[in-house]
Amino acid sequence: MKLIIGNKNYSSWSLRAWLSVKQSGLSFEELTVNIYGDDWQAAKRESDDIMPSGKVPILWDDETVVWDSLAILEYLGDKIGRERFWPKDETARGMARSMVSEMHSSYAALRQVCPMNIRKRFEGVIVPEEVRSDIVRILQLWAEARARFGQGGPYLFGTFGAADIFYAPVVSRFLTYGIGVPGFARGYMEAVWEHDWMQQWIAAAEDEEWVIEQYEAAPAQ
Ligand SMILES: N[C@@H](CCC(=O)N[C@@H](CS)C(=O)NCC(=O)O)C(=O)O
Repeated sequence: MKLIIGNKNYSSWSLRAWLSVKQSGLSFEELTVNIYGDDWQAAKRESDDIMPSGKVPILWDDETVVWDSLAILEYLGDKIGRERFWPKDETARGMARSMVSEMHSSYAALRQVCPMNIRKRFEGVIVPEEVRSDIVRILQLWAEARARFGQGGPYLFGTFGAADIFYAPVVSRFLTYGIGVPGFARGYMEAVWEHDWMQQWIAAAEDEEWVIEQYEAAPAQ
């Protein structure tokens, strides 16, 4: 399998797909492309055969192409068995699926105002009200998942799975923008951040030389 991803420092969708492939346990090669670099539009046109959606991430499995991070996770779940990604318990699984879908389809304000930037730390950021609402909603969901289903480990549903994969970029955003969170959330964020695969991704992000200026500015107050 081959996974095409964007800059590790900035591409949150790529992080989700990459963690999904890691979680599948299948071997894969990866190709990192410098999205939003000066030659990005030309690079996209030239790579039309391997990047048919014009966006990353994209997973190639022989002749099969899967684009979109959620489709990649689901494809891998179909291939190796959903237990690697989703809780066994039906009620927990219903909540995990809802949380992943909500992450995939919502939180536009948080995404727009606080883009992922793994290397960066801002101080004294005051986020607008609509971002605050997204943060409150996410913290409520994390609290509920941890309280109801988190007994088996430090992650949202105990062991590392789809929900942690999808919220991993949020963990990074909260750290980058210095978002104050309650103690239980700090513990959860630390568990995600210290996960071996996250540490591999972070190290690679730190080594990258690409800088996307539009994601380096502090959010407007
Ligand atoms: N919903 C898609 C979003 C993919 C996406 O927007 N990728 C961004 C990078 S994080 C991209 O490729 N942007 C480049 C462009 O639009 O030209 C997914 O989950 O994979």
